[in-house]
Amino acid sequence: MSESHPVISSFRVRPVLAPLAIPHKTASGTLEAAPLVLIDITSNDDVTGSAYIFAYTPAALEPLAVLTRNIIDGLSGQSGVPAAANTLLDARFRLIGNQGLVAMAIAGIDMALWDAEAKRAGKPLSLLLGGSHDPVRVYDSLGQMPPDETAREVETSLERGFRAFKIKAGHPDVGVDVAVIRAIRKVAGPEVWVAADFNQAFGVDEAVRRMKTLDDEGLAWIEEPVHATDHDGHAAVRAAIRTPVQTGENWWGFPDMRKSLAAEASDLAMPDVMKIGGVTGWQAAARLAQEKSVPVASHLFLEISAHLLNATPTAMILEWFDVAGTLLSSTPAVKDGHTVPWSEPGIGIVWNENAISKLTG
Ligand code: SMN
Ligand code: MG
Repeated sequence: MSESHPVISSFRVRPVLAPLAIPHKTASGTLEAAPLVLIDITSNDDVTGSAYIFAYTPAALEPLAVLTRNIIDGLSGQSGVPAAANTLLDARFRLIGNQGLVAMAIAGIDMALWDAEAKRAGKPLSLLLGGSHDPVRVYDSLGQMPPDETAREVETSLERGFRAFKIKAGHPDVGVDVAVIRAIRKVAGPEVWVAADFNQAFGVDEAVRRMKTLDDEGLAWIEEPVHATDHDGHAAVRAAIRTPVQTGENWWGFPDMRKSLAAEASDLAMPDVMKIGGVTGWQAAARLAQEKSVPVASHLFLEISAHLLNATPTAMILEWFDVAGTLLSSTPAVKDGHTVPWSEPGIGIVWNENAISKLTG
């Protein structure tokens, strides 16, 4: 086989429960640690591509790892070119459907294969995708905390280089959400970029009622005010308020994005690289966003998202929610509210084996 036709020859899949600096509270549950599946896929040219996927709950961690292993095992001896692998997997999993754990595993494989492609090309992923390699605007994604605690977090965050913030709103009393937003402005300045995430916690009426209270707070967006699959509900909230509505982290692939935008459910888009279908799925999402002039933010997966936003014509901002940093040999730096993707070939997923072995035993 020539260099341009790598064939998958071996792989390694490891489930890890990565510690978080602080538990991340949302209106729909608290994330205590990050359940991650670490993927390495090697081809017969000795190039290894690496990526991780996020299982959301420890209950899904082992099943996701087993499924990922089984799927990659079935690719052994097959082409390691992302488009070829995707075509094969699309056919193989047509009957079960490309959603849920299957979609997550396939997206992780796609990301790892793209990492290998970028390494082969000797380029950072952003350049391989035809994008630039510029600093990307970033916001720090904060958990749900009382106003004083949020203010302290923001102070530390400002020192670390962040200039924009997202809170997990949906305190039982909406007045506390207002107080949190004002506490951030007090510490970071009255014009500071602030967004609020409701994490699907409310029905349309309750979401609108809460948003009437928050509508004058100058939020950059209100995220998932109602259930993620309720496109009409999102459209109803959107029609009733002035603050932009943001959804997308729960779009399963490009078809969900198309339906959501067709229903006018969202002013903005925040595809999650895993749920949208890896790099390949993201590229389709970025094209649709460009066609519809919809600004694009990322969700989790900060390392690869810094590349992807550089290759997204309507890129807006990157979510900084560091779930994997403790397992990597380096994390992108943050300076003056921006981050720059990894400059060497690939995505920049280089495992800190020492840290991982402490977790896997
Ligand atoms: C979120 C998603 C997944 C885990 C924790 C928090 C949240 C976000 O919706 O947008 O960061
Ligand atoms: Mg969210």
